[in-house]
Amino acid sequence: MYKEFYPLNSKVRIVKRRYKKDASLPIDGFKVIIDEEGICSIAYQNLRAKEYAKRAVRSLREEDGYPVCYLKDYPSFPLRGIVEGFYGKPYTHEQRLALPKLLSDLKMNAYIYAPKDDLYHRDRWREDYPAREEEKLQELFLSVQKEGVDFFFVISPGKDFDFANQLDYEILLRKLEKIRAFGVRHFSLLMDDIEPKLSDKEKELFSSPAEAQAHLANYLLKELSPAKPFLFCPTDYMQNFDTPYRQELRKYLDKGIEVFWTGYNTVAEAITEEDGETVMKNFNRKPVLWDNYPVNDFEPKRRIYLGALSGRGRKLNQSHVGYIANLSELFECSKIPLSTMADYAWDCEGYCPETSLKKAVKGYFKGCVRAGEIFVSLNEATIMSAPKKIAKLFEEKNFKALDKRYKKIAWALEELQEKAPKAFLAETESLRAFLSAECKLYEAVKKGAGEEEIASLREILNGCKYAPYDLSLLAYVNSMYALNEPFKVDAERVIYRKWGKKHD
Ligand code: LTM
Repeated sequence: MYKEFYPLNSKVRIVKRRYKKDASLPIDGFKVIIDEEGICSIAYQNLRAKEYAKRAVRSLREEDGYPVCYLKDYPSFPLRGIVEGFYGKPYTHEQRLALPKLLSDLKMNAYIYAPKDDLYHRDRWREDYPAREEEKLQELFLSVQKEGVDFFFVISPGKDFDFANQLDYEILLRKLEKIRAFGVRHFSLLMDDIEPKLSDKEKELFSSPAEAQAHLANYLLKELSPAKPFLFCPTDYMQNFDTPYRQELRKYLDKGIEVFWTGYNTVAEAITEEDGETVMKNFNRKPVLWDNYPVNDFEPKRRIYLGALSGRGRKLNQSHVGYIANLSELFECSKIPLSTMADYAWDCEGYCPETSLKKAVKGYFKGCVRAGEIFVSLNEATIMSAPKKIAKLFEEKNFKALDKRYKKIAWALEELQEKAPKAFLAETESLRAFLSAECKLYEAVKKGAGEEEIASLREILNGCKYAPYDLSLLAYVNSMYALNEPFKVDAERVIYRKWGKKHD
């Protein structure tokens, strides 16, 4: 639980607390000593760490007092947080304002503001935010700052930035300076998801898009003087091998700039230590992992990922300086996997997906934990096709096990309807409708219902925006009935890609 914790077998009441700043501790790290006299000495690296230390002490309290102990804790990754970086409906102001406290509770220290569909972040990057939007940004920044979290303002000018036109540099700088004026000190420049081409004029100045982009990033580093880390997302962000782009980038990009990458693919089932080492060499610096989980803006779009983070090397902190979760547009649903990602970011070596998920579900589904567990288990982390477990039950016609499964699902749905947080119910309405129709479909199939009844349930299922990860029932029905139209969602589901395949 803690990097070091040595309790003695005696309890005391705390009579005095002493605080001391200790810059020699790791970033966001702290040390607590509770002695036999009840003096609690807390050393902390920064104010954030002081808060973490206080919380740690509170959590040690038991009925008969505090343990006499030595405790030291610090994060695996110095930079830990979220990026609001998905395609889709950006979060509402209210949702955003709820994030800082959540991040602080999870011991995360960065809110990276980069909604792809915020027009002024990307498509209309040259334009200032309208007054009301700017006010909201300012309010958000202040609330993030209040929680001891760093707010990163991000700009994505890559679609049409003219690297040969000095005016574009000045427009960009002026826009960022306006944001700086209300206190923001952390910035980031993204060049993801663009067609990196140079015009003839740009070619006169730069040998490659990577050189031009590096020039812009270096310019901002110099002129804007952002706080560290200044983050840059390259266009080649998802390879686990060297590319001509990366060769150029490492030649030209200032060493004071940190670089994002996302794994061997945009959405990576596994990110290995070896990948981390390779990419560190490619960029000639330790990168920041932009983890595309639990984001769900990519095909197949029908999934909501609720499971624990998995498939991340235990020692990625040795090759990375930061770990950032790209949330999904489903704000409430993101909270569950995010909690596991925060655990990983704090302690990647000690991270246990099962324990972490259990804790997350218990914390979120107060009063309906078992139902929450069942629901989450139907919406695991994998982006690939579901394991064959349920399909096998159908193959073997194991209706005893299948009865149990669908009864359990139906029970969980009812329980959630009654007790789960309203915002969660709103976000999962379509997914729950799908599961509920599946339960009915199962009963219908079992009693040998006619094609008409099956077809009407198929209409309901086809109309649902979201679906769980296992669709074996649909495949089974397709094989049993001569329906003139198969289930849409089943036909859409393809294996996303072969595990471990190098992206090329
Ligand atoms: O991953 C990066 C760096 N950029 C985009 C994200 O904005 C998007 O949310 C994810 C997932 O689709 N893919 C991207 O390429």
